[in-house]
Amino acid sequence: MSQESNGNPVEKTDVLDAKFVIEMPRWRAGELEALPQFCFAGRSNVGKSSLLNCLAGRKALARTSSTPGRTQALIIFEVLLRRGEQRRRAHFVDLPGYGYAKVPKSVRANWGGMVEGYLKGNGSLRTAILLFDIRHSPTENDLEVLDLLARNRVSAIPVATKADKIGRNQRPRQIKEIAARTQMPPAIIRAFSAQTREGRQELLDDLFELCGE
Ligand SMILES: Nc1nc2c(ncn2[C@@H]2O[C@H](COP(=O)(O)OP(=O)(O)OP(=O)(O)O)[C@@H](O)[C@H]2O)c(=O)[nH]1
Ligand SMILES: [Mg+2]
Repeated sequence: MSQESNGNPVEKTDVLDAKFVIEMPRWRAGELEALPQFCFAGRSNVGKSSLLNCLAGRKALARTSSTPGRTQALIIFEVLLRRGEQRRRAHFVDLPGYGYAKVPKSVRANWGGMVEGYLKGNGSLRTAILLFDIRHSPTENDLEVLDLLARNRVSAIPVATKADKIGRNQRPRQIKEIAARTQMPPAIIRAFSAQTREGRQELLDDLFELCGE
């Protein structure tokens, strides 16, 4: 394999195949093949399904919604990643959005239990991709989800999405705001756009690495 001077492979990750596997109203580990897993979390309408579609290179793999908060299930996809000669299969898990006021209280109350049931002791889960809208300050709900992840020892890759919606010169301030609210270093928060595909390659490369051998 050709190498760059820093020893990193020159090859970039791409997606050879992506397909829907199953929709689970409750997490049932036994029904899935044990593949490395990545979940996508964020409030309703933040762009989880769009990011997942963008990564997979498919327009409508995950349903993007005009009715936020409708999906209250774990939607599981399988993707086949390739870097050079290497291939990795992984599960992408589209989590239900949270924090949408029009969702009935009973359904909202169910969110934490459902997601905690999914996170708890899930040895396949490599990391969560946590989405923030680059235009807005993180909400109380976002902070609670960060806490939920930490309690279950799940690492998070923070992504500031919809980056196409603000000017480049506004970015540092918005990223700083997200960093301050979440107490994360600004440098780890990546800008992303499902519209321009900015940030896609880097994220795919990182997920490939996180799949392991
Ligand atoms: N301009 C722009 N619009 C985006 C981007 N990502 C998502 N959107 C739009 O934001 C809306 C919500 O996107 P979804 O991907 O359905 O959001 P979600 O987080 O999956 O929503 P729920 O599943 O309801 O929680 C849609 O109208 C998308 O087209 C982006 O990067 N740029
Ligand atoms: Mg969605």
